[in-house]
Amino acid sequence: MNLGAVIGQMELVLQQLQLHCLKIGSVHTILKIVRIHKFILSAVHLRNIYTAQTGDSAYVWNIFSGGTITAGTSTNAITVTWNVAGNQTVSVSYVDPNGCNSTTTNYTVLVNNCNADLSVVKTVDNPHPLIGHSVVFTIVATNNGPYDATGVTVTDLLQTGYTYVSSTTSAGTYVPSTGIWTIGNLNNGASETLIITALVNSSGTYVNTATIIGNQPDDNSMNDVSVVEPSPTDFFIPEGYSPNGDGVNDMFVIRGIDFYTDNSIVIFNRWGNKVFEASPYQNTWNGKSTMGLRIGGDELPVGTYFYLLDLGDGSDIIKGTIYLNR
Ligand SMILES: [Ca+2]
Ligand SMILES: [Ca+2]
Repeated sequence: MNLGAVIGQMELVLQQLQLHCLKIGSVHTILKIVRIHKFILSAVHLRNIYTAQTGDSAYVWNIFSGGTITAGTSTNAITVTWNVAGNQTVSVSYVDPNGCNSTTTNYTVLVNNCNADLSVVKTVDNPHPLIGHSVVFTIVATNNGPYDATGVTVTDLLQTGYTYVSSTTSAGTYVPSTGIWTIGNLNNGASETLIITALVNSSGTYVNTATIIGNQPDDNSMNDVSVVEPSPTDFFIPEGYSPNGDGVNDMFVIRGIDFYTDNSIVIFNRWGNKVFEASPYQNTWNGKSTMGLRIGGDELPVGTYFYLLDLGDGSDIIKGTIYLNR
């Protein structure tokens, strides 16, 4: 927590307010003290509270530039949210219990830019996950400084293309239903990590966005959002293909095979002779035997062939038939 440091960077201003009270034809001067006190932080920007003495009425405050009054209008205590650093002006006037109007008095306050450049980077373990399989998102939140950050949250709500399974965080908590990862304090130079595991649905929105925000001003918004959009694929073995060079179904294409980088396939003809094998198989069988002696392979006749496909992931070997047509 570095609120104390932030407070220390603010200029505490104590000034006297002169009231010029016009009463029964004469001019009275009343001294009052307005104290600018307390510095607290809220979302996005610095927020300060300025308080005038109690017991008066009809308080009229004004912020000329660089900020807005976000609470307390017409009361003796206003909250100002600053979005511009440097010397800024707070003014106030009011009516005292005697009915005397004060003149509007300006106060100069120094708004320091205690900025923290927060950034978020999101990655996915597989840009082409299989439908029905799990996918893992890793979200890293970093404070690039130069000041410590407070109230840091990352929003990362899974879209309809995913079903939440589990998550872990190095700090803070992640609520799947809201997608909000509450980190809290994130010191200058520190990073925290959120890991989300989800199932890939057969349809829906697959784009996944993480957005980071904190209490301090962030002068670099370019790194506040990180997006990944996996392109899910399903796994499908066709029952036939036609390697006749017409550009349609000329290859034995197993959709999703790329996911299994350790796969291997062996294909036999009806007499049990091996005609093709590949490890890994990369959808390259074009109807020729790679077992023959001829360069370029022999064109295999039309008919039914048998394959043994080992995905190489520990699952059972897949046995099936493929009809080769021309
Ligand atoms: Ca940033
Ligand atoms: Ca064809």
